[in-house]
Amino acid sequence: MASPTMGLEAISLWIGTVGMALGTVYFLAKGWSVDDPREQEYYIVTIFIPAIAAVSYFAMATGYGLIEVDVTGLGTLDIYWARYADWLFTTPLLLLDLGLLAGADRNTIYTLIGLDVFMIGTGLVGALATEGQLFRIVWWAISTGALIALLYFLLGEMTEQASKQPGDVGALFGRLRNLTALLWAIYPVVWVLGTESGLAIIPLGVETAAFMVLDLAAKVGFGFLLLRSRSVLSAASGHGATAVADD
Ligand SMILES: *C/C=C(C)/C=C/C=C(C)/C=C/C1=C(C)CCCC1(C)C
Repeated sequence: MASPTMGLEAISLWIGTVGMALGTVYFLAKGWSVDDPREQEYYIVTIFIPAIAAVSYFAMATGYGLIEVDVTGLGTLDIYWARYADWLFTTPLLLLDLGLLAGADRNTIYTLIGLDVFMIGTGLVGALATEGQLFRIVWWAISTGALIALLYFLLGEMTEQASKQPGDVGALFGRLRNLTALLWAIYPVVWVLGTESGLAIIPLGVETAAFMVLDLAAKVGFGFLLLRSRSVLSAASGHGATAVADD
């Protein structure tokens, strides 16, 4: 059975495990005394994000989350499938947080989450594809297309809906949206320059470290910025509420 190579690869996975676990405990402790139901909603969504990532990192660090894939023309690649299992659940939760903050309607939230699941799913197919490098890069391109569409709706429709929220809520949404758009755009770059595409311009150890830093910033960093703004969270009207009130 495959296991992470000692060195940067293993160290990154253990830092990821501990960092996500600490993030989970911190958000849990902070949320324990919150009794405003609106604010609780953000805690419920946000606590599961590092919690899911912590078990995924643990699975990768211990070798369970890693498989070897034989690719025509490229030989055997080490693939961390557990990343995709993590991202499949955590990225929709991150978008749900943004949607709640924006007071976005359900259709906008569903559109973004649909594109997101499509993006992670096709990324996973690309990571597991055995038919050769070209096919893997085609799946990457399909997934990246979904990311571009997602960012279009995040920066367009959802941002427009957020602009109707009270001032502080809109400002917090803007900060978290910018952080998300910036960090998420780096993932496909690391993937295509890394080992999954077969280009391996970035070796697996550096790639693992890069994903770990991105994951910690996009999950724990994101949650930290979101949850420290108590007054903002209780003022945010939540999904659909604005639309319902306007009807
Ligand atoms: C906490 C984890 C986060 C925020 C993960 C985000 C992941 C992405 C935005 C991944 C995107 C990818 C593509 C756009 C192309 C194919 C490969 C992926 C899955 C790395």
